[in-house]
Amino acid sequence: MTASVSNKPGAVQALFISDLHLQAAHPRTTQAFLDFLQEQAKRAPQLYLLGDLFEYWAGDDDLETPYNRGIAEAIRQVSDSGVQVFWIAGNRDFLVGDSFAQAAGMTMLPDPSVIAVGGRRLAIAHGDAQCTDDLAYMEFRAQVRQPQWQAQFLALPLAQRKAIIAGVRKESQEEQRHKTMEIMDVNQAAIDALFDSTATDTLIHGHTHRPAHHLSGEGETARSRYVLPDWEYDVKAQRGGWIAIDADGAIRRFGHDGQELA
Ligand SMILES: [Mn+2]
Repeated sequence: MTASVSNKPGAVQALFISDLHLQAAHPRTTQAFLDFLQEQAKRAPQLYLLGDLFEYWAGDDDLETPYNRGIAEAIRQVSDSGVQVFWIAGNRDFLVGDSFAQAAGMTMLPDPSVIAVGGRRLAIAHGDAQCTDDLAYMEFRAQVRQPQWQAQFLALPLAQRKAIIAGVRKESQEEQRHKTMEIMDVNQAAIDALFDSTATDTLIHGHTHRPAHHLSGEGETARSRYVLPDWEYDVKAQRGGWIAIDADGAIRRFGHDGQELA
């Protein structure tokens, strides 16, 4: 009897997390992520990191910072144990490159991607590209996603890049105070376009920090959009959690305490 656990109906096939915003200044959130890797991720055949794992990423040469190296090595331990680890960049860590991917033992995927898990075909994305009502952000995104812009930026000294990022983050926090909740959520037409272009009826994304399961349509036209939570364990009202897809295709949501959500 050597049947693999992952082939049993109901056994976890893949785990999805996003928006951990890992940073040395948030030790409890960091520890929650390390615990998740040990206690949950190592038991699943696949782990999908759907963006904004880091609060920011200034370039792969920042792997020399012990904190960053420690995170890469913790992910590496999971992939070395036989778990396939996949990565979709977020708006804060889109500068993660091949060196980090190699150090962490993970495979980088384009945004969006279509994957097959538990007999399902579904789309995965970070979610920022669907926030099309935020015109200023979409303009910024188009600029910083250009290979030429990235090459020029990465040619700057690391300390200078960090200073620029700190400035952009401060500016963005200031702007967000004046943006409505609607503007900072995904746009329904952009979500529909994503479903259409990928020919999928299920989507998992993060970015908006509004964990939910949105169902639309009925029968053959039914569409399911799952939104991942952000992680924050360094405050009183802790947030976090993940989504699991079982080998039989069941999609389940879990909260910051590891309890399954109804
Ligand atoms: Mn994001």
